[in-house]
Amino acid sequence: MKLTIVEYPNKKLKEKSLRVEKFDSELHDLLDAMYPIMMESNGIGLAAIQVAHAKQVLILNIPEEDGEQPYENLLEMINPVITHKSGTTTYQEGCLSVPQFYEDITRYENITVNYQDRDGNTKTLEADGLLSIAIQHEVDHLNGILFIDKLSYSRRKKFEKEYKKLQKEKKRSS
Ligand code: Y12
Ligand code: CO
Repeated sequence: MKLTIVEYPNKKLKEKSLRVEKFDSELHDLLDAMYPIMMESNGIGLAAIQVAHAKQVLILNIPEEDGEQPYENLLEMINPVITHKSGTTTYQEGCLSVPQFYEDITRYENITVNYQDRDGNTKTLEADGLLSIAIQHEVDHLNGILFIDKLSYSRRKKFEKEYKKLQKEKKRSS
């Protein structure tokens, strides 16, 4: 399965993803194809909608202290639902669908998430720190929400201007 990352302002990113009902080889092929594209792009999280599949599927591989991202640390979440949220934390976020842009975003510090694994088994995970932030960022993607949607009006306007300029430069040099 050949996948490419959908970039803002593509409207696909605004789509709400659908619940996964079948835990079959089609789902496994999608998950298996998402992993290399995330790693090749130096990502730590990727939602299926970012590769144009509107399914409630996300993957995460949070770097260890030495920056390594061993395959064993890969987390696959299907149909995730955040059931508990508390505290707040601010982190400079980036997104593979919004290249070259990073911004401080405030989210919940602690969360509990219910999800299914690739075989449909139900799981519960309590998360804090970077994992909690990454899960919230990716679950937002499943609802058509990007981290730039959380910016203030003036910061968003500044972003749009800077992003358009970057896109023009990219086009010129390609
Ligand atoms: C904290 C904040 C955000 C997340 C969501 C997952 N985000 C990413 O995985 C972002 C990756 C990313 C990688 C980039 O590539 C390099 O750094 C080489 C990048 O750079 C460019 O676009 C030039 C931007 C974003 C999880 C946790
Ligand atoms: Co993202």
